[in-house]
Amino acid sequence: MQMTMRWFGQGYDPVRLEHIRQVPGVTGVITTLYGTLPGVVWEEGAIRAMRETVEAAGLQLAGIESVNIHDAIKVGSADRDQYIDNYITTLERLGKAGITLVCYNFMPVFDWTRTDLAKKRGDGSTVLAYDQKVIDAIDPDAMFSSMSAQSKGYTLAGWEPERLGKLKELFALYRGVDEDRLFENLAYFLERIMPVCGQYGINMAIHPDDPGWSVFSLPRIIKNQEDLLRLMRRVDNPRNGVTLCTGSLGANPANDIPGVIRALQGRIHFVHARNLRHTGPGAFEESAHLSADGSLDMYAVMRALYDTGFQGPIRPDHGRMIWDEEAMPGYGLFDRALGAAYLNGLYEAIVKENRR
Ligand code: DNO
Repeated sequence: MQMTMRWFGQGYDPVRLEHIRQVPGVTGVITTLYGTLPGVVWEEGAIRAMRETVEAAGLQLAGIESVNIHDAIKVGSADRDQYIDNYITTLERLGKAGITLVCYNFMPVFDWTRTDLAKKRGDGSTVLAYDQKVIDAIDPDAMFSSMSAQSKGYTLAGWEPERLGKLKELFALYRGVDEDRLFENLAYFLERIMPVCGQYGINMAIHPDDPGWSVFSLPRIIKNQEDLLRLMRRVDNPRNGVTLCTGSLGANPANDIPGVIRALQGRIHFVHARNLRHTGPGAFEESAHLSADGSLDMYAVMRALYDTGFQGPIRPDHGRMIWDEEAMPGYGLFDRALGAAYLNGLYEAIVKENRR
């Protein structure tokens, strides 16, 4: 597997590529054209420049997170084919630039959701946290404003301010879109893009819903092993794969992550590795990557990846904010670097034990 880190791009991410390069074992970054809105075709020049910037720092561009999906595709409106054509053109251009991994999600209206972006822990670090009770007590506008207010001036992935003004419109768009409809729209999209993925060897890696249950009564279709396998079977092409996100799936204690990894053998194209601590029903706070600091067994996760022959990019996901770092919530360099070192250590031990 290849250890990577997420980087949001020049002008967006206060973390520098030169510093990412100094994290032992990290050879690539996962990035995106951060300012691009869903539905827009990516410019060839911008793709080239993004790649050159990463390579000039001595790193490989290991994949894109995300090429976001326009709501017309998710709700299946009359103009969806035009947006799918745009997506295909973007994929073609990425393929021509030698980029073969694309992470995306199919969550309606909201991408990942948290109720606290800087919850203080006993050791003085801060973490992202979620409590369903808080969500149940507010409306979506308040949720959006609260995320923006806590973002320290950064634009959070999936929470572009352009969307705030359109929330009511967006909710109206999804009226009548139930889980089956959403699933069929996802399958339709994937079937249309599979030929271009085949042509350029692009692996599509769907990110699970985060958290993996319905938020504001919106449909959610990628919550657990059953959902993931249903999608793999429905569009049974090896290019149709998964971003195994331990934290998103792990928010629900019923999800057995090593079991999910084994069930999805061969279809996991990308891994987000992080830990979290369950703090009550529908509530969790993120933690350090160390197994003992959270509720997930990160050794068992790495072991399942090893056993199933996972070869793709993995990245330490959200870290705590530590050592007075100022960075995008969840994406400071320091704790993610500790996470990468820890995951690399677990992996080295597993590889060597198994060579004996
Ligand atoms: C948040 C991320 C998500 C993820 C997208 C993938 O930190 O995990 O924004 O990148 O859902 O499309």
